[in-house]
Parts: sequence; structure tokens; C-alpha cells
Amino acid sequence: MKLIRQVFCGAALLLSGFSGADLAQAQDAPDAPKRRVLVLTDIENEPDDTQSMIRFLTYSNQWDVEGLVATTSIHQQKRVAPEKIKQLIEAYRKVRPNLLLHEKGYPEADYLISITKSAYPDFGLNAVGKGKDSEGSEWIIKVVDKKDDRPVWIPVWGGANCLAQALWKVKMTRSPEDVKKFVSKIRMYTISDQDDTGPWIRKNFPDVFYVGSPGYHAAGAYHYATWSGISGDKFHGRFAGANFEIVDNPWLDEHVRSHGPMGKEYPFTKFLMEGDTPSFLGLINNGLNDPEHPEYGGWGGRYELYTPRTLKYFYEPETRPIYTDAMDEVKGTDGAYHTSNKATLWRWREAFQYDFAARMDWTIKPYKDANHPPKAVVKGGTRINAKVGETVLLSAEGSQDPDGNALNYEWIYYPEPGSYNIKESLGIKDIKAAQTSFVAPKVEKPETIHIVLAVTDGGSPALTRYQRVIVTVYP
Ligand SMILES: [Ca+2]
Ligand SMILES: [Ca+2]
Repeated sequence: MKLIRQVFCGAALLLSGFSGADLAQAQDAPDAPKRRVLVLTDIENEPDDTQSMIRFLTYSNQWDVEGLVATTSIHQQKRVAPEKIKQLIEAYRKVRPNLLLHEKGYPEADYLISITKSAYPDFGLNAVGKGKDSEGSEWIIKVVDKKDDRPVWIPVWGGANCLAQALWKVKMTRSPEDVKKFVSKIRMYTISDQDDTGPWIRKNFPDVFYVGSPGYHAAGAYHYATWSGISGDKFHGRFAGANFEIVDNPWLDEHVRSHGPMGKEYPFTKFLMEGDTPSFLGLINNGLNDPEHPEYGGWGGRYELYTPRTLKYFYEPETRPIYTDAMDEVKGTDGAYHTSNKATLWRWREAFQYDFAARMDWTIKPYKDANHPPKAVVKGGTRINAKVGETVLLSAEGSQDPDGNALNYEWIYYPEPGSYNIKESLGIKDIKAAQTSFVAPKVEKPETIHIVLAVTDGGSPALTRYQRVIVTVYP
């Protein structure tokens, strides 16, 4: 074996262009600060926002949940339904003591009620401008203004007009410098355009960190959207290669609806299971997701920064880059390879569905009768520098499971996010071994290679946690 170099000192980090903050976030240390999250939802327009809110609440210990704002959308133009959010929080109140048997940090139900707010009950830009402030838009301003350097992640499950109003007001009342500061703290993800304010924000606030599959939702943009990879689209055929069974109603009956007070609130799917959930799947702290890098890919899909082409479903030509649809080539359950933006999301479907199923177990079962996720560890760190031809060691030694379950390992070469994105095998010796290696390939200039360690436990349902190794190969 040739010289092995695993470098993770400060100098090497500078060399490879990673800041300390990048590293901390990428490694998702258990004691890393929680992300701040504020949800905008057109809940009650159809059952799927309710489904998404139930999943969201089972993960509420992972984040500092800062707001739950009921909004309008194309599907529900003149009313908002905060009472529905509160109804779901009441179900959560009943199971919170049980959730706390499994993980700490679940917020008090009374706190969640206190941050449930209403947007102005009108459609799109009709609710933006003078006299259109609402408790929702004022709350967004207050949350972003908090003396807290962490960004505010804003998943948008319906129209974006409540956020647009907050931005409008800040722009009308503050100096350009203060507007810039305000905007710099926002990280938004929209489930396509469910009113005309997504395009308005993109045009008027070109600096906003924006992730999504733009296009007019009601005009059928969801045929193309990455987020539809969450559960396929039964009206347009099952997504070839994606596991449909685990997002279909019989599975949800068994693993979700049968589970106590929160399960009882989980409605039957009308169109698509949880079409809004991709907006926060990528914020779950699983070792894979790296929300500041949508181009890395994670449970919520993968998104690259570019100016989207103008489809007929757009309001007007797009003029600025956003993080939007990117393609992955993925081997499906049918054994064939599929290349699409939706595959960037459905490739993780088993993992995120089983994870949710376990959390629904947590709402009703004692610790010993439920499963808990393993901890994935990459020995020696997740940033490696190597020279062409060197053997790079990969070791998951130190990974463990809180239930004492046996662990299965997989080293997934993920070509798309790397600059060295050759699709052929990377030649990892044994992708299922806890310790393995590969030879750094030939490169002409420094190139990055993404390798995801997936550690899956032998519990039921099987749970997976990850670490992402980024190898920089130098000629
Ligand atoms: Ca929605
Ligand atoms: Ca376990």
C-alpha cells in the first residue's frame, strides 16, 4: 500500500477551501447549534399540508421552531387556517411526554401554539403593500431581527406572500444596508410557485437564498418539480424505479395512521403524499443533509445554482440564479438506472420513510420497543486530501447504535456533487465493508469527490444515518 494521507489540520482546510464553519456544519456534530425554522403553510387547502405538519412536529426537537404561519395559495385564496395547526399541536401535546422518552428537546405545546400566526387572507400580491401587514408578516420580521446570527430557514408550503410582505415592509422602512442584512439571514425553499410572490421575491430581492422548482404550481409545474419525487404522482404513473409502496395509503395506515393521537390526525392522501415535506427534509440532521449546500444533495433532493429557463408556466423570464432542479443518475428498485431531478429525492425514500415511521412509534411506544438511529462516524474526519495514485482509507470505525443493533455499512460514490463526476465506479474495494479503500484517480487539476457513508441499523424499521466524505484529489 502506498502512502496514505488523511489530512484534516487547519492548513489543509485552507488549502482545500473549506472554512471551519463549513466543516462543523458538514460533520453535523451532535452538539451543533439547532437550525432556526419558520414554516409558511396553506394548510387546509388539501390534506397534504396536514400530513407534512405531523411529520414536521415529530422532528421539532431537531430545530428551534420559530414560527408556524397559516397562509393562502392558489388553492385557498381568501382564507387562512391557523386553527388547523393548533389542532395538530393539541395532538402533539398528548404524545410529547412519550416522544421525550426517545429524544430530548421537544418543545412545549404551549410554546408552539404561541408561535402559530396568521397571514393576510388574500391571494398573492393582493396581500402585499401598504396596509397589508399581518401578525404573520410582523412575526417573520421579528424572528429574522432577533439578535441571533443563525439564518432562518423558511419552508414555503403554499403561497409566499406573507414573506413577501415582510420583505416589502423592511425595504420601505430601512436603509439599503439594513435591508441587505435582513435578506442575508433568510433561507427559503418554495414548493414551486403557488402564487405570484415567489417570482416577485426573486425579481425584487435577488440576493435571497432561494431553493425550489419554480413554475406555476396550478398550471402543472409539479410534473417537473423535484419535490414531486417525495411520493411520485399517481396521475402520471408511478415513478419508474421509485418505491411507491412505502408512500401509498396502505403503508401509511400501518405505520402512521394506526399510531395514537398524531396518527389519527394524519389524513388519507388525496393527490400526493406530503408534497410540501421536501422543503424541510433537507433540514433534518442526519449527517447527509448540508442545507447551506443544496448542490450536495440530501433527503430533500439536490439543487444547483443557475438561472432557470423560462417555461410557459413562469410569470415572466427569470433573471437571477436560484438553487433549482439538478439531475442524479440513480439505480431504481427495478434494477434500471434513471436520470432525473426527481431521482435526487426518491433515491432516499426508504430512509426518510422508515425514519418517520420510527418517530411515529416514538409517539406511542416505550424506548425498548422502538428503534433509534445509529450514529455514523468516519474515523479521521470527513475532509481528505490525496494525490493521484494514493490509496485513500475509508473507515467507519466508531459508528454505533443506541439500541445495540448490528450495523450495515455502505460507501456510496456520489458523482454528481463532486467536480470529479465521472459516472463509472470509483473502484472502492468493498462498498459494504466497515473499512475499505480506493485509489485516488488521475486528475489534471484539483478535483473533489463525494463519498457518502450510509450506516443502517438492524432494528425495525431499519434506520440510516450518514457522513459525507469529500476527498480532494491533487495532480
Ligand atoms: Ca401546501
Ligand atoms: Ca437502532
